[in-house]
Amino acid sequence: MSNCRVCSATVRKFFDFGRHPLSSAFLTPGEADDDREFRFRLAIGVCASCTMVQLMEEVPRELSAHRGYPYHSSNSTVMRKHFQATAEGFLATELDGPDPFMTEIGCNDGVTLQTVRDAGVRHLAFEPTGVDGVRTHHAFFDAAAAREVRAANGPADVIYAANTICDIPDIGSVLAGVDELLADDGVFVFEDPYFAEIVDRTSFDQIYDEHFFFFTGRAVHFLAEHFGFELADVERLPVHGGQIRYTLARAGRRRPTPAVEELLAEEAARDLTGPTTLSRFTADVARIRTDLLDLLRSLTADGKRIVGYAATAKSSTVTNYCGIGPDLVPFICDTTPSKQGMLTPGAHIPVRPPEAFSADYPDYALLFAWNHAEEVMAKEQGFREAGGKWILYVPDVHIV
Ligand code: DWN
Ligand code: ZN
Repeated sequence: MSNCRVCSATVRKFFDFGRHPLSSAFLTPGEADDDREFRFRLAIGVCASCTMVQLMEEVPRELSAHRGYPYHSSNSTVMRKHFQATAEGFLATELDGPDPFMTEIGCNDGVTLQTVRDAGVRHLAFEPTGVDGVRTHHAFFDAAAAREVRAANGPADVIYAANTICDIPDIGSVLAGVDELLADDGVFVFEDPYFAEIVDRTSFDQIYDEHFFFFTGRAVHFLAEHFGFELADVERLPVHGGQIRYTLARAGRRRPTPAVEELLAEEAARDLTGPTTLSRFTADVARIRTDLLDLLRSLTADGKRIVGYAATAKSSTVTNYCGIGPDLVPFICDTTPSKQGMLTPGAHIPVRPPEAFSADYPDYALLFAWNHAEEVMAKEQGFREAGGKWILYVPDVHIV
């Protein structure tokens, strides 16, 4: 049993994936032999009071030394355009006053803030590791860091975070930091995977150590009020398998848009975090495991060659939960140089550069980056022309 990281009530477990490694803890072949790989219980539950969906166990920050594996959103044209459009949207709305200031919590390779910088607007990233071409405060975001930044720069009109807030179990420290730094009329905007999309697509591979919270409109509405803010707007985003961009303002400063009420009503009507929905979801997860294993085994028995495409964080949950190892998927190709030559966490599947894929196309490619399917399939036309087929497991197991 565990207690909610928002309201302290009891969290009820609804699915247990077993003991998993850290999704970004790739190993050298030597490390894989010594059998000391860190594992934790990957299980998910829902708060009996505020309905926040969250992991049952959190990985201590000092143990997740591999966290923040270099992730380059600009590798994907779709994601680069998404973040540029996000910045342009802020420039046209929230950042059109005198001498505006925008900050970002965790900015990966800085695409959003570079666009803001190029428009001549003051900006700052909270990023422990630092990013080229972007003004950076080298610290995790919390009340102390926020206070320091406000003292030096004044209040922020926009505090933005993409794929970051759901990673931080101590969400109270984030809201305390926002309270320190945000201008009276400013907005705190964050976007993360939407739990309803995970349910609807059975995209259980979004569940791994780095994703601690799985937000819903209802839970974020409660979270905002709990910490003295208000949920002012919500926007559905198509990226990364379906996300929501939440806009929080200080209580009483903005009239919530109709989209907020609509989302809350939609979630209530379908009882999004109720027992019927959750048990259907867990049955679907188990069915996908069976279907995927059956397919990979029968293709292998028929002498077909299968290669994994993209050693994503998500692939850790799929391979480890389903028991997919190098016997079924001999290697995974990935564009990230620091993953190449390594073995995937837990499943120990070798990672190779993309050239290993194109040099000798397999019969089937298991697409772990299904969220980038359109872009990947467009750039891998040669594979299709050579007779190759894609295996997808979202929203169910199928071949295209
Ligand atoms: O939430 C998170 C997202 C935004 O990024 C983080 N917690 C960690 C990471 O998750 P992911 O690894 O599942 O993200 P992606 O964007 O689905 O996949 C990125 C990985 O896939 C990289 O290792 C690069 C690789 N990749 C590739 O080899 N060829 C990706 C694409 C699009 C490709 O064409
Ligand atoms: Zn709660």
